[in-house]
Amino acid sequence: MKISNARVSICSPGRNFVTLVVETDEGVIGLGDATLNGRELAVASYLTDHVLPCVIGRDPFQTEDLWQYLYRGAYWRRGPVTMAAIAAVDVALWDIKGKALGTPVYNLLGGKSREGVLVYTHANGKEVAQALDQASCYIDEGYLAVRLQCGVPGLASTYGVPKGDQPYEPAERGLPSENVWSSEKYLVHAPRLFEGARMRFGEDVHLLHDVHHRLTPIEAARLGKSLEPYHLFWLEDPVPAELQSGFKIIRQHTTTPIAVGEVFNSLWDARELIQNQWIDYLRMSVVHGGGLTHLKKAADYADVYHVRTGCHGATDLSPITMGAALHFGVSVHNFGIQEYMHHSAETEEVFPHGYRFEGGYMTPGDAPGLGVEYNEELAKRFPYQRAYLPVNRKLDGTLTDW
Ligand code: EZ4
Ligand code: CO
Repeated sequence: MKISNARVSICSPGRNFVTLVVETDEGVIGLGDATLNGRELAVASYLTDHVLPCVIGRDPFQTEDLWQYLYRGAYWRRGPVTMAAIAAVDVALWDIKGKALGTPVYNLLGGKSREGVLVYTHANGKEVAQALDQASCYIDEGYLAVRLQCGVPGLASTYGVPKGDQPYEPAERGLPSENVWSSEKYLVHAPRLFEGARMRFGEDVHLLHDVHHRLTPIEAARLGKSLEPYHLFWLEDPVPAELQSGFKIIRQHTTTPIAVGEVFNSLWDARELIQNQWIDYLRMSVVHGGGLTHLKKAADYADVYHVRTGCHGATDLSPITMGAALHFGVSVHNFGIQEYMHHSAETEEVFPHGYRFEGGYMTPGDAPGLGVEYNEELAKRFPYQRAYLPVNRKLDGTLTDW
């Protein structure tokens, strides 16, 4: 079997997605996701102009060799654009291999280690009560784990909390909007959200929280300590992670479990964090983490140090990545949890899929390959629209670390 053709298709059914379609001479077609929120066209060009001409004519079964060829062969290694492009090719090839062999991708990754993948979803609100009301609805739907975020009194808008009644969507069309931030106000308020949650929901439901890299290590240590009575499943992205040893300070002070890695694109971004046991969950995603080939290696490395997986799963990952993450999640031994934000109805229509949610868990389905399809004709009705993640400033105007 040979790769006979490959093309990039960009659409915006509610938000932007970059999709790679790989065709073979035997008629088997594979899909990959190359979406990089706010920088979509850079990955599209990287694929179309530089990668795809090199993959035509190759054997799609050689996932390892082709990964190394695109990683080592480029000379310029790593980075979100490069690694999202490599991931798109890699995932499309796993999809092709599964379809060609007539088996779901999880069987190519070691087979099922579990029946379903524990997922958490997002509950947000301007006020504590609103966030808890939303969480209550999700718990009624069967969710066993919920991420809670709420507005901070005294701050006009907060990242992660929707402005209107629309569901929360990280990217906004047009130019980047700006949010304000105060670590002082946030540190006082955040524990109240979780105190309220434990009073209302009891001790069993898993609660998670995302700091979006806004704190310094010692501030994050204080937050972790103040949240200990509410025993979070994890505290995510407490500090920016370029300086990996920052996490050592957090670790010295608190038993709140720590998750990080949604912006990582290589195991090298997490090596010290894992090796020193400064984190509990690695949040690298299939699409931004170099595909299934690289993420499997990162997970296996993490397993040695008692670190479990907790893949990023916001709406900026297309259903193709969601499907890939579920095959990965049911198979990898040290799976922890998977993030699951609901896609819009338009997105679900453009990407029909066999994965589903039931009783707190998700399953990838048993279709050969990934079990996700792409309706390219329908996608054409939703052309790309420029969109960005918001920018955040402190009260005096200084840009935050993130
Ligand atoms: O900022 O998906 O855990 N989820 C998050 C998201 C991310 C966006 C980035 O594209 O932090 O809101
Ligand atoms: Co996050």
